[in-house]
Amino acid sequence: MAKLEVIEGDITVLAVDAIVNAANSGLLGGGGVDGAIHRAAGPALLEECRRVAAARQNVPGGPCPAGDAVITGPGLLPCKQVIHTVGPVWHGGGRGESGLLASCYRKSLLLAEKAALESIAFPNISTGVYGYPRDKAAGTAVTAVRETLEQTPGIRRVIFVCFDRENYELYRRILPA
Ligand code: AR6
Repeated sequence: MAKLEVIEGDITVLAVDAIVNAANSGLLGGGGVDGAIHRAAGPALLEECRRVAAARQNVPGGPCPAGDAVITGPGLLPCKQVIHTVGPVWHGGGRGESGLLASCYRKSLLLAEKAALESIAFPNISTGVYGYPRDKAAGTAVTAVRETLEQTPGIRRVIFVCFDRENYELYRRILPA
């Protein structure tokens, strides 16, 4: 079984096999962690995202609908690949948000497994601009990861990267050191 870790910090500096981006369905960058990843990765990442988005123009709700994920190279980042997933916008919880958020974590891990990646770092998807309550998101994220790891034997290390103290403390409560 893979090791689940929690750290507080900036996901862009991690030299893991994959970092996950909390993108939007257009896949062409934005604010928050998406902006930080594109700034650090440089134009090669945006160029690749453009190609991926163009190839997915016909995907309903796309290029990458909420709950889905795609994989690219890292540009100038120290990781080996970037997995871009799109979290749900929080509308109060009655619009399938938890299933979509769980799907982000599940599909990201499945993509990593398929690409033979062993370590993967996640930001706290949807808990910024998209307004998902942090405590609910943390519980859904950890449950979805634990469930999916049963189908991804190649993944040895999952890191939850918390950018703010509140998320860090929430994850620490769920996953004590
Ligand atoms: N490293 C790790 N986590 C970070 C970093 C960083 N460098 N910067 C921010 N976070 P958000 P969302 C945390 O808003 O809610 C974008 O514009 C942040 O503290 O980045 O899924 C996209 O293009 C928060 O806990 O993503 C979409 O349009 C978490 O990352 C939209 O925002 C997610 O916050 C997606 O919204």
